[in-house]
Amino acid sequence: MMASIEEQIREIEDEITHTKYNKATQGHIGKLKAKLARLSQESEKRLAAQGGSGKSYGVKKAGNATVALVGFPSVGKSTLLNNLTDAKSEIGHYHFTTLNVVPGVMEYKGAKIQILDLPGLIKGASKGRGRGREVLSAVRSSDMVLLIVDVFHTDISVIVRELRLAGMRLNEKPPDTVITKKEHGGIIVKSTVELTHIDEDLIKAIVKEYGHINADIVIREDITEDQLIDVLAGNRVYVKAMVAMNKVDLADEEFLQNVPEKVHGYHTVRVSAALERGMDVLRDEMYEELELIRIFMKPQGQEADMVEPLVIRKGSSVGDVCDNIHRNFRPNFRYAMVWGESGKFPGQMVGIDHKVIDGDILSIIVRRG
Ligand SMILES: Nc1nc2c(ncn2[C@@H]2O[C@H](COP(=O)(O)OP(=O)(O)OP(=O)(O)O)[C@@H](O)[C@H]2O)c(=O)[nH]1
Ligand SMILES: [Mg+2]
Repeated sequence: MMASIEEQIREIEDEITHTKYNKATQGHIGKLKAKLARLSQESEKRLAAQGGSGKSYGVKKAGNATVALVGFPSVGKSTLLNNLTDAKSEIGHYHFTTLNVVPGVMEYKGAKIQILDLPGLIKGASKGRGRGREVLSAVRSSDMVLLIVDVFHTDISVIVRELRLAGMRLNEKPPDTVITKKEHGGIIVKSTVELTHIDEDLIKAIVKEYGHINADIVIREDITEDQLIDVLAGNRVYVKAMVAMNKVDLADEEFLQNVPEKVHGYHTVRVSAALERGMDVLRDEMYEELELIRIFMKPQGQEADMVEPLVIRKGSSVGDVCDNIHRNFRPNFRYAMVWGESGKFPGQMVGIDHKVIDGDILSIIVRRG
């Protein structure tokens, strides 16, 4: 009898952990990983079809960016939310005080940043433990994960693993690799850089594992097999991450000196949510990390509004600004004029694809009617 998907997954996981990784086994492990990723996706789909994972908290996105507070139970997520925002989330000295998503808004430098307080995450969350799936799906749709740790328990490898299993890639960029399906011609691999982690045979094997027989693979950076699998899986989300190390009031100087500067390699800010210490630094670094920029709009023939900027993601174009103002702006766009760092000279005329920079003043001219 065929083993169930879950059994197959377990067997492959076992084999991967028990195979020594070296040049000789690399290809085999690569194929196993691809198979594992594909089976997990299959298993997810079935669960979703049974209605097992379709549930979500259904929080409405608001503001210019969304930050999810993620951590083990009782680390102080709710206490922190209440300090950073206008929200009032219940605080308790027992685990799982918070059972729902509690949203709050932090206003900073003209930006409205939505912060989501969530139930604590535990091992097995991605498999559904402790309402884990619902929590993770709320985290997936955020722009940044603020990992909260207790100063005495800074090991978050379990949580990082759960986020990874749920398809989140923290502080990673989407791999610069494009896969295009074709009608015939087999699998053709083209890379513009030297590949040091995977060779052509392995790439082809992994791509085949995903059921492609004819496809062009264009690779423009030195990717790993995991990154190739991410591209094939297609449902990964790339989210920013940083750490707030909480309850530092409970530790003495000597202890604090020996605490690692960075937790799990992430930029870390030390705070005491209960005593409201470190809140200004945290707010500032969250804002910086989110890479938001301010654009001052200048209606044609009038003064620019220097009081209420439009807040948008770094790297945005004039077109993105249009989309933020009104849905009719893009279709009726004629041209824009820019004063500021992104322009070659004050009042330069620019098109819809022009990239804006923090502090730019922008006039957008649209067709009437
Ligand atoms: N000493 C100290 N205690 C804190 C601090 N922050 C939170 N606490 C306490 O830690 C306990 C848990 O705080 P919560 O904010 O409810 O923690 P949580 O992470 O939201 O917990 P769950 O919702 O159960 O996951 C409460 O008793 C808080 O008063 C802090 O900075 N210092
Ligand atoms: Mg809570």
